[in-house]
Amino acid sequence: MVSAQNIIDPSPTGFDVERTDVAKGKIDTVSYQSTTVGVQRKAIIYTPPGYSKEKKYPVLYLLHGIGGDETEWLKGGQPQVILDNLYALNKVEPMIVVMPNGRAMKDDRATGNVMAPDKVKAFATFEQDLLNDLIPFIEATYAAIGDREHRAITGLSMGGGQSLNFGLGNLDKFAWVGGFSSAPNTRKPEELVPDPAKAREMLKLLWISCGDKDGLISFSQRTHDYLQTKEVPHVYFIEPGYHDFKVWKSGLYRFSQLLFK
Ligand code: FER
Repeated sequence: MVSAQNIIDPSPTGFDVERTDVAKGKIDTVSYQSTTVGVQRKAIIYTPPGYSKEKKYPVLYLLHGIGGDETEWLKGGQPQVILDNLYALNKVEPMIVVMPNGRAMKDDRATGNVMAPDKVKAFATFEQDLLNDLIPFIEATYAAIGDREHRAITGLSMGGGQSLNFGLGNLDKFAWVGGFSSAPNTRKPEELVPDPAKAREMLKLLWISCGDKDGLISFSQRTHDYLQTKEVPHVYFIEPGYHDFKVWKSGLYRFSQLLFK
């Protein structure tokens, strides 16, 4: 239970800089049939260095923001660099990272007015696509462990709100839940966690982080305040910063090291 925060060291210099002397994971783009949307949809998958079908891996679902798509994390955050570096230091459990397109509609590109109501609604519809289409596809296609204790979800901004909504709304599916700079799509705390005792019992990790100068910080703050009142263990991590990849990369760096341990 984190009720007050000490000053925390910044992420170490170079954590997000590609190294030539470390083993590299692999990045694939896959297509899966979405019964929810009625089309083939894309996702980007990062498998860890040494990935082998002989083994079985936990899975992290990593979601993008309102202006992005399945490529946003790769382009802006290079999670493969952060994780390759952590693997080299033996600081992270081998896992499959799935970067889907969280805008579950036929035209799911981040073009035009990304705030248009139909596009915003598609971020909520993604819950069905994720649970009924993408997760079954991943677990049939990759060497994934298919239970709640080996499934994590987090994301940035709109994807942070999705992760908190879908993760906390489906505790039978996810034991590890995070949100980085979560957006106004985040459900109100009492809807997000209507049964604090159940959340307390089922969650392995609940992570909420944000930059201290982010205009959306109230959505993280109110969630933290509620969780604290209801005594639901969680990490509330505020660092100097705005609404950008500096904060989100740091979030991934820290969150990933806590997973599946
Ligand atoms: C809003 C402000 C910001 C909103 C969404 C966002 C749906 C999302 C921001 C992001 O994903 O970066 O009012 O409403």
